[in-house]
Amino acid sequence: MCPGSFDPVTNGHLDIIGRASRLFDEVIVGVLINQSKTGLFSEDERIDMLGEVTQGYDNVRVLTFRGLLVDFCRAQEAGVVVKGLRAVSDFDYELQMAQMNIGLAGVETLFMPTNPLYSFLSSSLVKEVAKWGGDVSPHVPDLVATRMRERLGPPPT
Ligand code: COD
Repeated sequence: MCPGSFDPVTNGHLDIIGRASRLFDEVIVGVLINQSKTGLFSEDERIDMLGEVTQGYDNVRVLTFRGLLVDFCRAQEAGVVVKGLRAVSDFDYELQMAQMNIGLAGVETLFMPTNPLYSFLSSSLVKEVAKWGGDVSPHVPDLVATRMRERLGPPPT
């Protein structure tokens, strides 16, 4: 299980998904639907982009979930959550979640060190840069860069 918000998917996410697809027979990309948080892209748009950019992986499926990740893992019979670790700052919270998830349902978490090319990348940073007209094309798949330009329009003056 590779869970996240994916608003939008970045090259950092894709790197983790691709590496997980080489380690496991089947990979589910779980898109959290958070009704109290409006994203830049709707759930359908995020799923559509993730579907397109993971097309090359035969063993990857994209699904949405609400509520607890462990309940979704149980429903999908997924025993391992795969998370990318970018920096020490990710570690504290990820460790808490991993320990909570194993306690709640015996779901293991596997941490993968980020590819150094993407260690500074996050969806929020990419959105911030794109909002002010910066070039995000090295950091997201081409399709995502195009959809972000369409969605955000010209930078505010
Ligand atoms: N390099 C490597 N990995 C990366 C990078 C990068 N540049 N960017 C992101 N990642 C990986 C990380 O593993 C990250 O966790 C994951 O991709 C998803 O990133 P985001 O930003 O799209 O998603 P988040 O951080 O908003 O997602 C958090 C979850 C949805 C996984 C989490 O909140 C959750 O499990 N929620 C469900 C509710 C729940 O069960 N809560 C209790 C937890 S104990």
